[in-house]
Amino acid sequence: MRPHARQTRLAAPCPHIRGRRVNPYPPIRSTAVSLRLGFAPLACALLLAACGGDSTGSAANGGNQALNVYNWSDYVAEDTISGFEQATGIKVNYDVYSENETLEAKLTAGGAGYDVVFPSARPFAQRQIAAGLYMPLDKDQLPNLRHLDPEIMDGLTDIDPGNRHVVPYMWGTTGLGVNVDQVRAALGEDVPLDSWDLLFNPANAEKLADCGITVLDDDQEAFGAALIWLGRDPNAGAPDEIVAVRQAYGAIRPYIRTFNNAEYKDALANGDACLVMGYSGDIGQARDVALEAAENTGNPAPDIRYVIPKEGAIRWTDVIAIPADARNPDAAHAFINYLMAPEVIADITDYVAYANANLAATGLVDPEIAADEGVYPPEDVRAKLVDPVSLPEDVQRQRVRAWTQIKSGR
Ligand code: N2P
Repeated sequence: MRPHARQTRLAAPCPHIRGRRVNPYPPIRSTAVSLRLGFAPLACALLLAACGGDSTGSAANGGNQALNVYNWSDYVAEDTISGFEQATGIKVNYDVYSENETLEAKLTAGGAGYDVVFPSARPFAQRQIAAGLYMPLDKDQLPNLRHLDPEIMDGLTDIDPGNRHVVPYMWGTTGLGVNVDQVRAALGEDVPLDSWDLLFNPANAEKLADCGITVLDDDQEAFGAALIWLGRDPNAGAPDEIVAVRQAYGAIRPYIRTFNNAEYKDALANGDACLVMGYSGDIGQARDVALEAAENTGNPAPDIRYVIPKEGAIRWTDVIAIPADARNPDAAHAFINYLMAPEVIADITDYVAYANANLAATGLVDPEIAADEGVYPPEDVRAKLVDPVSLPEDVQRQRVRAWTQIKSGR
């Protein structure tokens, strides 16, 4: 297993990064310089030649304008941004978040200045599309759309008729990250590792408190997990669900160390947490960081595993969109098109351990990642995954309020 990259490695390349392959679109310094200086025709000619007419680049000329991209943390490969800059001459300002709510607050306030963003499809992109926060895509500028998986595209048409506003980026599941040795030391060698019981059974949580439990700060995921563990439909929005979920978390709240959506990866990797609720690829990343640290120090590598519990899990899809007030839509389209180039997105999947939505990229993904059932779950596991729906606003509000109270131990 090759160690993986964290966002920090964008600035500090690591020799052990997995999934490295020769960049099919090597730096075209003269193109970049030409575009910045405004020699667009020459630049475009060079660019098309370099890209073989397919398209990690496009004729979009960002001129001197920067492209402002706002993405989840640890969600591109080490060279994704530099590869785009070098292929197109468009300078990227890259900024990250770890909660959909942060993105939504900025979009709703307006004037955030982002050109490309990556919301989760449901309920976020769904209600953002409905609120008119995204501009319709110009599909003529997105020739790489043809590579996307029609099944995933179809699956989005209920929230985005005609796939007009968003394109799918990555999908994954929310399950458990386990430091096997620490968990077995606390709960016994024979403890089943494949159940939400590890977290929600208070007897387990109590024994794991010392080695560290973290839970996502994400009401949709937190409610989903608890309701699935309780054997209930996470999409029902039943009137008594708030009470049931509050009870479930109330019983384990004293044993949860932190609620967060990003720092838990390091905690799992460096032994500060032994059980985390987390996003699939993030846990793969933590495992790889731990392996890399072990290689560097000569210490034994911890056995860190991602588990999709047998009771089921939430499956989410993150999409790419252009805010309605984007100042650089041509460059935004060029960037989205670049991300849909099979070689580019396959590299990202290798790096972040999330499955992409690009059919043409399937054969390009590192075989080790393609065979990883935590990334591409087999059919019997997929059957137990639940896609979240957008719940009525009042249910959503109640969940948000209850979640705040749960976290603060009230
Ligand atoms: C990336 C997490 C993305 C998954 N670090 C959340 N939808």
